[in-house]
Amino acid sequence: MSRKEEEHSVLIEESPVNVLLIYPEFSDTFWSFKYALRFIRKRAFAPPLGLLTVAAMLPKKWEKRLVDVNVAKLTDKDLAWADVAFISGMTIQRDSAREIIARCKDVGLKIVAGGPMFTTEPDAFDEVDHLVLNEAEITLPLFLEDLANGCPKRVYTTTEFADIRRSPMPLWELVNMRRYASMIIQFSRGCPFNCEFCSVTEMFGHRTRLKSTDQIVAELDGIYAQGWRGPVFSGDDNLIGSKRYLKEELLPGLIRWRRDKEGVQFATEVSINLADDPELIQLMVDAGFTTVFIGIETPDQDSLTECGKNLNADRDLVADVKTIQRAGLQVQGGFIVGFDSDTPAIFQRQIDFIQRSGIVTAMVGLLQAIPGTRLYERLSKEGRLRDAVTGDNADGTTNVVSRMNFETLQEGYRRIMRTIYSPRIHYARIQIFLREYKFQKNRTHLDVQHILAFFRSIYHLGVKSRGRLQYWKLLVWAAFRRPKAFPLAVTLAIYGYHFRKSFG
Ligand code: B12
Ligand code: SF4
Repeated sequence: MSRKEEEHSVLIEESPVNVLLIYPEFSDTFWSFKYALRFIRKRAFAPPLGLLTVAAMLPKKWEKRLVDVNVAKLTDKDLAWADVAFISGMTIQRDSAREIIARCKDVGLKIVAGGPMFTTEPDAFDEVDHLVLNEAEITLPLFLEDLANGCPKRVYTTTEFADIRRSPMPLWELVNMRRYASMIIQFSRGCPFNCEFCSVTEMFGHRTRLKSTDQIVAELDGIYAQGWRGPVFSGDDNLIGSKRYLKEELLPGLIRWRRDKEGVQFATEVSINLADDPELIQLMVDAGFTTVFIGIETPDQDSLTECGKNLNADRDLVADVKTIQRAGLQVQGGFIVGFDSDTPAIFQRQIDFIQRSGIVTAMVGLLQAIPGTRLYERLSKEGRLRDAVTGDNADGTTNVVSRMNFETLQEGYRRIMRTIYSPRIHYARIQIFLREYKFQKNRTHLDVQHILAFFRSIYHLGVKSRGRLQYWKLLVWAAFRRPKAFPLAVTLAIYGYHFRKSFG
């Protein structure tokens, strides 16, 4: 290192650099839960874990502030305070990210960007000074080193996957927890399967990488010490990719951790083969899991084979879902229409499947080809791609030139959404689910906002909305037949309100 570089390095370590970490706004989507969150006076689902993790990797002496535009305004004062802006985001946050980048540029702020959107479309952001892509555990230290040496490059990227047992504890202290409905941590990254449309494995690999139990316990202690009581979502691609580790290490560790804690429950993403392992389900329930999101995709065997979702093929998927519900986990599901093998009969089959399975929260999307996936490669070779992906797989748009007539596909898609979230069908599905669901004691953390949410639901769903009769029928049924699950019935009714509003 030259003397000049050494001086620069000391400057980076010693001088107080003010870093503004900015998370752009989500548009109004299925997962934004915008209309549901208003009932509990929360502004967003969860804080941006990527930025909190990045913040923990920056030099200790640097001052850090987080502005999540979903819960707070980005003010001129914030921008004036900052020496540099660190921006993250998913593709769905693109418009807001562009506005933020323009504002930073207007006041002459240097911009460092990373996270899923910048990693998948790095060429779309010429104004960004430094693109620190892929997993920051690998690329950020390289950027910081070059910065300290006075020679930071524009793009940092890697094809390696990080050892997440060495990821630092996210800087929870930057977050105002009261504004969020859930906290978020991450137990693992990666998924062993190989579905053709999936971008997860492109980004995070086929090997499940898990954090150590001590590391997770320390992260949970951090959240708990800051006063959080309530749901904690774990941002896993497929938590059960390494069942042995879960059974022998992580889940027993969580069970021990929760013994003297109150009000913390977990949700995560898993694959359907969870249904094959009653011991694993029971351990998850004992460890405080209440909800699992599962990519069901389609009840059509040919479409499952076509997209390489072989683990879902040749199974009784409804029975699998019910096995998991009966053991005490709520199943949320992802569904896709628009596969080459789909015929117009698929729309009614999806509706029937979703209803019979009692999957109350069903995220249905048109097949989209995300850059980097096997599907994207195939369709590109076949000349069947158009437009860019919006980043929202449930907005009824697609960049795929479908085999089915496109108007038929779009109309069929809209029919599914209109039907499954119509008050009559949606409230009936809540009952189908609650009949199966084994309610676990001490699972719900109710605070005053939840009680107020109940009264707000009476006004919005029981007085103002169409479907009020079904709402009252559900409440009366739940009060007498499933009294312990009554708050859950109200929550699910509110979700339906959100889905109806967000799909117009
Ligand atoms: C949790 C999660 C959610 C949560 C959101 C939580 C929140 N804070 O709002 C929920 C369930 C709401 C959600 C919803 C959606 N999600 Co989501 N989600 C995830 C998941 C499983 C984990 C995200 C996470 O916290 N990871 C942990 C942190 C540590 O990782 P990270 O954010 O990637 O950050 C790392 C790097 O990217 C980098 N980094 C991140 N930011 C920055 C910034 C800088 C400056 C730098 C240098 C580095 C850097 O460093 C970090 C450490 O390595 C990921 C998959 C995954 N494994 O990451 C998908 C993922 C982010 N979601 C995705 C998508 C598409 C969606 C949805 C559109 C629909 C869907 N298919 O699920 C919706 C949209 C959201 C909305 N509100 O409408 C995609 C995004 C793809 C893309 N290119 O945008 C992902 C990658 C999954 C996938 N491949 O399909 N999601
Ligand atoms: S099981 Fe889910 S996460 Fe795994 S490859 Fe398939 S779609 Fe992706």
